[in-house]
Amino acid sequence: MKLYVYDHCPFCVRARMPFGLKNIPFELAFMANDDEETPIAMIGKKMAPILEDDDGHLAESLDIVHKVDGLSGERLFAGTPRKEITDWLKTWGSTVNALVIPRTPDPVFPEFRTASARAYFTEKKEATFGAFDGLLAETETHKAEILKGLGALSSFLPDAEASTIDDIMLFPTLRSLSILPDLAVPEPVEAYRTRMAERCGVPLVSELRKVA
Ligand SMILES: N[C@@H](CCC(=O)N[C@@H](CS)C(=O)NCC(=O)O)C(=O)O
Repeated sequence: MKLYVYDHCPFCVRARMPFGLKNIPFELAFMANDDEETPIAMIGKKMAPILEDDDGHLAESLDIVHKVDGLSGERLFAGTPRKEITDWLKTWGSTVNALVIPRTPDPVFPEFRTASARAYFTEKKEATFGAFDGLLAETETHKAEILKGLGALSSFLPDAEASTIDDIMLFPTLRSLSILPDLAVPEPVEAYRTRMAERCGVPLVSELRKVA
């Protein structure tokens, strides 16, 4: 089984998680962000994650989670996430994006090793989110906001030793926020994301920087 991803992509992190949490062997392939040909050849559009197996190609992160979950042991990720988790993600999503998106085209991620891949991402995302310079200039405001959100999250975090659909929904966003090296993440949230990163085999961005 081969999973095609972008390392920065939270939907791709979702799809990687069940492999790690259930100890299922797989091959991880990082596509360049400006490589349109590879995903289009597999699923007819430029989108990741993509699972390639004997059945063909499967897109959509939650469909991949569902399929991989069915491969080994009892199902862990069926059911619906807790409302506190989905509400939290809805409430804080735009603040997370304002902080994460303008920092994302970084060569620490394999998909952004070339200047053309970084330019591709920047052009596409600036059309949606606005100029990165402007977003970066607002950093302190967005940081103060997200710290309120992370403070609130501390009181209803999932158990980092369990494996549920709550983790599949929440961890990718907390991992994305690890692109900010100096965000004073509350201790319970830091402990949760550090442990979940170990258990699912998706290193935090801070860890990627140590080996880059
Ligand atoms: N609903 C899809 C969303 C996947 C998605 O939006 N992937 C983004 C990367 S984060 C993508 O491939 N966008 C096209 C691009 O990067 O050019 C899923 O859950 O898998």
